[in-house]
This record gives sequence, C-alpha cells and structure tokens, in this order.
Amino acid sequence: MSSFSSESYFATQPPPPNLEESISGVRQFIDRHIQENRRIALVTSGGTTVPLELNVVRFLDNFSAGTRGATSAEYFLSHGYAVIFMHRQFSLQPFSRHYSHSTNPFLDFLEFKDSVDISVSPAEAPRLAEVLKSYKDVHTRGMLHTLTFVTINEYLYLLRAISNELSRAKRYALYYLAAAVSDFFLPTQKMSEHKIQSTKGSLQIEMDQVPKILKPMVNEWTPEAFIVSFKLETDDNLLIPKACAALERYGHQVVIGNELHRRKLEVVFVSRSSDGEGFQESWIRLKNDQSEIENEIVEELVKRHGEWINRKLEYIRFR
Ligand code: PAZ
Repeated sequence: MSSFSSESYFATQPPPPNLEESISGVRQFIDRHIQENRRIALVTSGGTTVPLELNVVRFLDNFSAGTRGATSAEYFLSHGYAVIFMHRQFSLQPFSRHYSHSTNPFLDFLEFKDSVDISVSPAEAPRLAEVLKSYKDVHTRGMLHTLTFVTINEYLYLLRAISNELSRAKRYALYYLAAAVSDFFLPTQKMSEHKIQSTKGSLQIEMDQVPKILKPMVNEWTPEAFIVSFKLETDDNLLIPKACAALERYGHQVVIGNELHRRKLEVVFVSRSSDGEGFQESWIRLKNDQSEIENEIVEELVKRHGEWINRKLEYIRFR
C-alpha cells in the first residue's frame, strides 16, 4: 500500500468535472456573508464512496446517514451562522430530514379529499408548520448553501476548493467535519476501466491511504479558522488517545469523539488545555428532556468559536 501526500493526491487524481461551477456559487455565498459580518460554518455530512471501476458498477460505502450533519446545520442556522452544507448526495438534509422517507414518511401526514384538495393532518400540522417556517425563513434570507459529493475524490476536491474560498472569512469561519470519510481509496491509475469480471475467481484489491488533509487545511488552506473534526471508533478505549493524536498531528482546535452505537447519546470534546501542555476532555450527554444531542454540541461550539474570535482580535490589537 502506498500513501499519498495531499500534493501528490491532487497532482495525480483528476478533479470532478463540475468543480468550478460548484465553487462559483460558494464564492458568491461567502462574499455576501463576509460583507454582512456573519460567522460562516462549513458542515460536511454523510459518507463518501470509493469506486472500484472507472465505469463504476461497484463501490465501497459506509453507514453514515448524515443525521449528525443535517441536524447540526439546523442548530448553526438557529445561532445566526450562514451554513455551507456539503453532503453526500441523497443523505439527510436540514429541515427535510424531519420527514425522511424511511423514518417519518411525509405522505403519512397528508389527508386526501380530492385531486385538488390535500391537507396536513391536524395532529401533525403544528410541528410541520414550525419546520416549514424555519425552512422558508432560511431560504428567503439566503443563509444556507448546499453542495453534494458522492465519491472520496469529489469530497477532497470540494473541501479544498471551499477552504480556499472560506479562508477569506478568517477567524469567522468554523469547520464542522462530520462526514464519514473513507481512509482508503483506489487511485484512478489502478482502476479497471470496465466492470470487474468474476471469471478470475476471488477478488483482491489493494487500496492506498487517503491523504490526511487536515494538515494542509490547518497550515495552508485556512489557517485562521476554527476547525472541528470528528473521530468515530467502535472501541471506546481508542477514542481519547486517537483524538489527542489527531490534535497533536494536525494542530486544529477540537476533536469530537463518538462511539458508533452511542453516538446519538454521548460525545466527548477533546482540545488542548489552556496552558498548551496537555489535553482536556469534556463529555456531553443527552439529557432526558432533550431529543437531539446536536443542540448541546453546537451550543458549546458556538461559545468556543466566540472565544476564538475574541482571542484573535486581542492578538491583532496588541500586536
Ligand atoms: O451521519 P451519522 O449521523 O449517521 O453519523 C455521524 C458520524 C458518526 C459519521 C460522525 O459523528 C462522525 O464521527 N464522523 C467522522 C467519522 C470518522 O471519519 O471518524
């Protein structure tokens, strides 16, 4: 297995065809919100795929439904952030997630009278009205910009291009990297052009390591931003050590650790201690009267981002 640096990755893997077009929309969105002195959050959400063929029939995928990202995006919006929501195509999205086809099919809440007269069932109307009001308000005010990816390659190219644009928001930018990103991929140079045939018996594929893009993100792409990454583990004992190792290696601000099965009930925030010598951890747990842990996660991050902005301003003042 070889491992790619971010430079060698972008030098050898082709960019997705519609990248420029996607980025020009993001650019306009960012410019407007910078002019209006607004904080901007980039939320990544859902899982990336790893295609196995150039004419792709088969691919590797992961479990992520995009719940964390879609839910958190709504809370960032409610705190006044402009949100760039970069998500896996067809994964959950802010607002519409409340009526996902599998858990809460919206057709079940409609009542049919005749072909021109359809209404929302009275029991569901207040809840739907609340979601609809927020959705309309966010869209009327242009607070949410949505982009999609499918493959790991699309994800990496989009993230780099958005970071380059968002770096203009400086300390007012917050990155919330909740997408479940593959650690391994198959470079295009090693992919079969056509569908892999079964006539050769068992299939052996050697994948390369995806470059660790947090490093250039922190050091080069967007050095003044407040960057939050997520760490998912299935072994509890690995959460804190892996989070500390990530902070040590990449030098960003917060790692939020979560265990696969308890991720909707508890998460741990790991960050550098104030003297910079060690690390501090604090747990957030879902309280009985709450339904979504993202409410607390985002509240805590908004507070920490505010402190980050103030510290940066003080540094500029006393320089
Ligand atoms: O999308 P979801 O709500 O089903 O899951 C969220 C999550 C577990 C993917 C996210 O909280 C996370 O940990 N993302 C980073 C995963 C990783 O690359 O370690």
